[in-house]
Amino acid sequence: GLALVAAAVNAVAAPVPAKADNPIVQHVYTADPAPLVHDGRVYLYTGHDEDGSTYFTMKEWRVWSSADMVNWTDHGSPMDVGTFSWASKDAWAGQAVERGGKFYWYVPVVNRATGRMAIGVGVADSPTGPFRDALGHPLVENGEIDPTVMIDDSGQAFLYWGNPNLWYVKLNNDMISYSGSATKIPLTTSGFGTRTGDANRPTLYEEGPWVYKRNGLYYNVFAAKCCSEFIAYSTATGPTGPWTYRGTVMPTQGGSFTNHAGVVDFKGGSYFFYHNGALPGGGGYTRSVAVEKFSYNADGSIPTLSMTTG
Ligand code: FUB
Repeated sequence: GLALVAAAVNAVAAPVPAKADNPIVQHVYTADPAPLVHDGRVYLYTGHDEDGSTYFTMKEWRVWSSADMVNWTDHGSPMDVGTFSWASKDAWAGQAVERGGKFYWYVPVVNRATGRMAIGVGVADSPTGPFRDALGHPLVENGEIDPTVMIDDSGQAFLYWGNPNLWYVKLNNDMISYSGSATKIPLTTSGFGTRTGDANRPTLYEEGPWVYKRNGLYYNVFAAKCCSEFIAYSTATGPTGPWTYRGTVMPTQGGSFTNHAGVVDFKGGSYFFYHNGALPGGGGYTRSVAVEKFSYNADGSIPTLSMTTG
């Protein structure tokens, strides 16, 4: 198992054992990659599947960074469930963004008082933390998970999240409050593809949205059709739609029944982050994050990608 590389597990700013290949992190199990490009580096925010996890046992988040997508630095765990005094468990899939020199990390955790999933927000002065609870209470709570954040060219920031629905709110400039109320994005089959066999879920959308804007087009790359998830995507001409389903990015493969996408451009390349069960002892609750370099097609569509190892 993972005892084979014991070094650097909790170290801060330590090199990850040199590895140019996938999985990116090979000494602990990681999941739900969320990359952030800042100041010439890519910071990778992940969850941490505990050894022996049998159901998403996740107590903390982790940060890694790289200047070249080959050599990765371990920044330890600058945020965990305990950062949020109101949270009880489940450090699940989040995303961090920079605004005004501060770093905001949106994450789902269980609210101890309600027993439901809520979205908390950590804030830090550096991409590697330490992060503190920005609010002392959830930013928003409706029992749903997997926040993704996007700051539009206009400066308006949007937070999207949800399983089984897809929600958004308009964040205020402070990034820790919002205007209006949480709004559902209509899950239409034209927008999110057609799922058969589940009357409650007519579209492929499952969870894990990753929303960004590139060359004037808005993308939502998401986990499709539990429970052998694949990654699919939709595009729109505006930040709240209407969305058009564009097909598969990464087919089901890799030994984890979930997958979770994060997409960035970095130093002239485009990179697709995901997770699988490729490490020794790996599986649906002992996952590992990985990355594929790719090129958008001329029309802005994303090619179909395969997982690589080794
Ligand atoms: O890692 C826990 C959950 O599994 C995430 O929130 C989902 O996106 C799925 O990856």
